[in-house]
Amino acid sequence: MKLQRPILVGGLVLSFTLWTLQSLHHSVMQLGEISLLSLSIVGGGLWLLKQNRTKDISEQVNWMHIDRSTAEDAIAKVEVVVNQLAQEVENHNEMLQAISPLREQIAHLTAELDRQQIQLAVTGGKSVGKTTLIKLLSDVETLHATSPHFHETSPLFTKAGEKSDAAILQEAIASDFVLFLTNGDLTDSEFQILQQLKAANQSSMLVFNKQDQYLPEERVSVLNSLKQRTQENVVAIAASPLPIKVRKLQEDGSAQEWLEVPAPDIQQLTQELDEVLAQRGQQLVWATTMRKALLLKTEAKNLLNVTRRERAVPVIEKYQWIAAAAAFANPVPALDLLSTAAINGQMVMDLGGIYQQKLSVEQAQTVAGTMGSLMLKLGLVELSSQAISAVLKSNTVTFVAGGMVQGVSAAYLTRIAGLSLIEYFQQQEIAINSGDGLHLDKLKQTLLSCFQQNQQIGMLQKFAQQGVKHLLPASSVASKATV
Ligand SMILES: Nc1nc2c(ncn2[C@@H]2O[C@H](COP(=O)(O)OP(=O)(O)OP(=O)(O)O)[C@@H](O)[C@H]2O)c(=O)[nH]1
Ligand SMILES: [Mg+2]
Repeated sequence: MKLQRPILVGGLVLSFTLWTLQSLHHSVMQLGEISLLSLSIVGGGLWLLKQNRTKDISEQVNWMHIDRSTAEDAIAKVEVVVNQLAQEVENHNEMLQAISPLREQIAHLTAELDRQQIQLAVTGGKSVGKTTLIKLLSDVETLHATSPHFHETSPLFTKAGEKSDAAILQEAIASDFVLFLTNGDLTDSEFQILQQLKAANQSSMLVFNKQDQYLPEERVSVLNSLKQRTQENVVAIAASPLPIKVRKLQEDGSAQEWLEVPAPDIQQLTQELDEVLAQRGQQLVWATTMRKALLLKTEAKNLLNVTRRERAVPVIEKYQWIAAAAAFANPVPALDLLSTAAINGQMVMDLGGIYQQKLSVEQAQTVAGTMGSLMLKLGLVELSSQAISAVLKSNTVTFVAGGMVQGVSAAYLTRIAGLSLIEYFQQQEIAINSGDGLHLDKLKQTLLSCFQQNQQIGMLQKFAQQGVKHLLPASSVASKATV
């Protein structure tokens, strides 16, 4: 049969790209585990990066202007997931125990919507002036109108500290607003934390403290550099300036010198903070509630996915051996037939059922057909059967009659298709009426990454052995293995 080369090449390139990405995370020692398939592929490409990813709802939210109903909607969505979880884990004691804490947290979130006091986190590296600033701000009269609560986090970047930076970041994200203190140009670690706050949709203000330690012209250049680097407004302060020497010439010509402690300079900060609290205070509280709701939803969805996966894997295994037996008994030489044999519409239905994706029989058939042709077009069918025949040849089962490669390949492809579907369904929003419309691009992406994850030689070998055992009566494997 004729393979469509350009598309096959595309698949190979992607496969290689995925491998490159993955191997970056592997130590050199583990390279041996990376599939020979990937290693044999030459190429590269960046089109993986070009794929537009379907956006999560968190990205569609305008975080600068959140209203109460947006936050309420987010809480309602958590409730949908938790209710679904409660329904599905009825007979699962361990999981059932997770339900009531989740419900308590939902109730807590609802109460949070009306919270009046604004929580401000003051964070930054060691000794940047957090305590000093909080003390000063607590005495500022204008801020009393909104009576915010200031919370000093543990210092960041203190490797030996009792709290990790990640934990401190979580603390900051749990607050409504963050004052991030620095004493000069940003270090890379400081920059990264600021980026992470932004990525978490946490409102913050960068505060340049101890500006008294710089000469006036240096102050300006540090401030400009901070503004440029962050593309945000930056406020310069001196929470506790060092004493300065004052010199006064006496009438008799002698000079008198003494040290004078300048007053703290935080006026610009208090002004801007006043504005933030007065104008955006309520929104900040809603945004915090929203962030917490999204986190809670993820937690609940993960639990739901764990329980569903427990039910889904045996289903895949069942169809995998059905496909293996069929292809073994009736081996077809053509790859396209192999790909059609591998993905059963009924498996799609069954898996869809577990993930509450309402699919009609026709839809399930279409999905199965689409996946089969995708696997073929992407070259996965060819790659798999080549790899499996190589694995089988290098094992004790070289002599096995024709049909074995097809049988094991069909099982393998079924497994990949099933795992991809699970992955794909998991990423779907948990909603009442999901399952209308399949995102082909996303499915394709999932298929490729699942294939990538499951093609390591060690895994493939184990799988092939399992397949052989399934397809041949135990006695014949045992006796021939000793030849
Ligand atoms: N020169 C100068 N020193 C300051 C300024 N603000 C604070 N300091 C000094 O910096 C030191 C650390 O201040 P803290 O407020 O304890 O800093 P911190 O961030 O709370 O420190 P840790 O909690 O230990 O991380 C103290 O000696 C302060 O007096 C400032 O504007 N200028
Ligand atoms: Mg402190």
